[in-house]
Amino acid sequence: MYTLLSGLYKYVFQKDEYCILILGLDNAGKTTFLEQSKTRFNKNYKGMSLSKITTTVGLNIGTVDVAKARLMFWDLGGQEELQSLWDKYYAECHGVIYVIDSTDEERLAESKRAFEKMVTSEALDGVPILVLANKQDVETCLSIPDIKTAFSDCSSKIGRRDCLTQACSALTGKGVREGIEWMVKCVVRNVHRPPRQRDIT
Ligand SMILES: Nc1nc2c(ncn2[C@@H]2O[C@H](COP(=O)(O)OP(=O)(O)O)[C@@H](O)[C@H]2O)c(=O)[nH]1
Ligand SMILES: [Mg+2]
Repeated sequence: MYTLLSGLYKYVFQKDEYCILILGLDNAGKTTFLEQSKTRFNKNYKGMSLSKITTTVGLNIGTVDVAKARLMFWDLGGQEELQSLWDKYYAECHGVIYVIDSTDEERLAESKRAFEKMVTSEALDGVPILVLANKQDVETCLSIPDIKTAFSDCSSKIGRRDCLTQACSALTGKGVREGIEWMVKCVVRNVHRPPRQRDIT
């Protein structure tokens, strides 16, 4: 059904559609990032006040048009009990944005464990991953090298896929455009690779 609808969409609007999962612990800034992206890329979108975003229970969906691509973002809840639902979406997605709260040193190890579990999932093999070191507007936050060091033993598990760590502030918008443009480049290029599972059903 999805394939049929996305085929029809592509036929009518001449845009390729890609599903991007936004993952990370609760409070990392996933929903803020989604709202910021919609505000930046969708000309007529009057976003909600970023400071009024509350905890996501379930899922937020948002679409962003970048050149000839349409990204459909799925912002999943990050609380521990909701993390077990993430893999239900893996077979459907073309890219993952993993958001880290750079101000929360205490939960960095927990975030790394969730990242490791996600990255070793077979259903995500070859899927590009954008790691957002979020909240970089906070002066006392962890730097990119700090975060890379904390996540260093994941690097062998990332394998031969596109992966970028981007400094970002979902609140101010810094790094948001760069991250999304990188993701678009990767997913468009990946179309020439073997199809994702949903495309062959
Ligand atoms: N300073 C700062 N706060 C942020 C940033 N992104 C999100 N927040 C705050 O972090 C909290 C959690 O954000 P939310 O988007 O709900 O996180 P989610 O649970 O991952 O969806 C909220 O109070 C946001 O205002 C950021 O880039 N900088
Ligand atoms: Mg949320």
